[in-house]
Amino acid sequence: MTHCEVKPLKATNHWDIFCCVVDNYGDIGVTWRLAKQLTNEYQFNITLWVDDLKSFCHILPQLDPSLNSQQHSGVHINLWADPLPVRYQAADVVIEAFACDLPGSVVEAMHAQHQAHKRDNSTPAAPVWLNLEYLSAESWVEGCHGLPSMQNNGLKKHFYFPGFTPQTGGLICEKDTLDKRTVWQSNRHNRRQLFSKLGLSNIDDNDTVISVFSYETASLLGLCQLWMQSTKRIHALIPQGRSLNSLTSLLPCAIAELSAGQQIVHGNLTLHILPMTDQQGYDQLLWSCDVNIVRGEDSFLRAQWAAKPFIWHIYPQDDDYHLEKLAAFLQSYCDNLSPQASKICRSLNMAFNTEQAGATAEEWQKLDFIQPEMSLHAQQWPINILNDADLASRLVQFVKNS
Ligand code: TRH
Repeated sequence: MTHCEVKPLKATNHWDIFCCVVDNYGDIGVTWRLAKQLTNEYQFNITLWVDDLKSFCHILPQLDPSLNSQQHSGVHINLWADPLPVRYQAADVVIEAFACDLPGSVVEAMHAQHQAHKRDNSTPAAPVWLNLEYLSAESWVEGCHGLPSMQNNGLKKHFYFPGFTPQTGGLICEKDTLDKRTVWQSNRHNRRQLFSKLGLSNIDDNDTVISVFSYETASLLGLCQLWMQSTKRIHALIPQGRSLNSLTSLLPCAIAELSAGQQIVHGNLTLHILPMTDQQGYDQLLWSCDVNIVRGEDSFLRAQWAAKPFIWHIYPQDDDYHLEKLAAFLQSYCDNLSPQASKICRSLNMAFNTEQAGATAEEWQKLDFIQPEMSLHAQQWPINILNDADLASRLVQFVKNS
């Protein structure tokens, strides 16, 4: 049985973040990033509860999946198992990420605190309880962000929606991200050094370098077949994972037999197999490439902070709902572009996401015509969408107001 405690005194800024890993790395990627930021920038006492430490290891290699409790980058990381292996004490703020159901013992502890506070006003109130939702650029998000939901036990939960406009919960971006990126990109030596650290040889400064972190799609194979015939040398940097499932016809062996650092040459295209790195290493990769193919939620956002042109492979949903989300984002992203650039950018992303390999290759070839405009846009876009406040600062303000 897990012990539940009613906290006697109000501790300052003890936050719990609960993450259930559904699949892939996005759930843990987002919550881990937020936990680090709240610890580093606000000096909060953050505990991240995660139900799958093995998945977490892919983006935090130092993590020991056999431990119930450990600390990295100042964040307490606890295994979320049933029952909780670590004694639970109600925090000041409890975040359930992406509608994961909180453990019963946690809800009980929050409820006990709520009851105690009702009996005696001098005991702390129940934690602020938030459900951190998935990111979407759809317009309905503004109306739903911050809405309360009364629970049967008298507790109140708020929906916190990240988003691209001032009326939403904002976007996760550490305060120094854009400055660090600018410094990195101002010196070509950083890119060369990173490539050599990753064991990437034979990349000249004039070659085109593209990072590829996608789900399975025929569009990727279509692009590779085009890149092989390119007049310029092209390097596709592919972290080990799902993208490779679409490229088996180009591989010399089974995916399981590939090793990080391996290079596969087809015409003017070199495929480089990369190890997965931690989040900082992945940022540096995005900052160093000419174009990035990204997916899901967190890498999608990091590609925007990287200020480089990108293709977004959105997480597929039932009934093609994801295509509506993609269209909503493209509507916003392409708003200030010339009609020609807007059309190419939209068509390229739509073709990639609907597995139209031929159309994807066709639209890719048009990128040359709009390259200067897309590069300038990629620089300005992050400044526009931050709207002066990133997600963590809006979240802290939201909690204060609650
Ligand atoms: O892994 P994803 O496909 O995650 C998805 C989405 O979040 C989706 O919305 C969600 O419903 C689903 O998971 C369950 O893509 P995403 O969001 O880009 O997350 C990848 C994380 O992995 C991100 O934090 C970046 C990180 N990463 C590294 O740290 N190192 C690496 O080498 C790579 C390739 C990624």
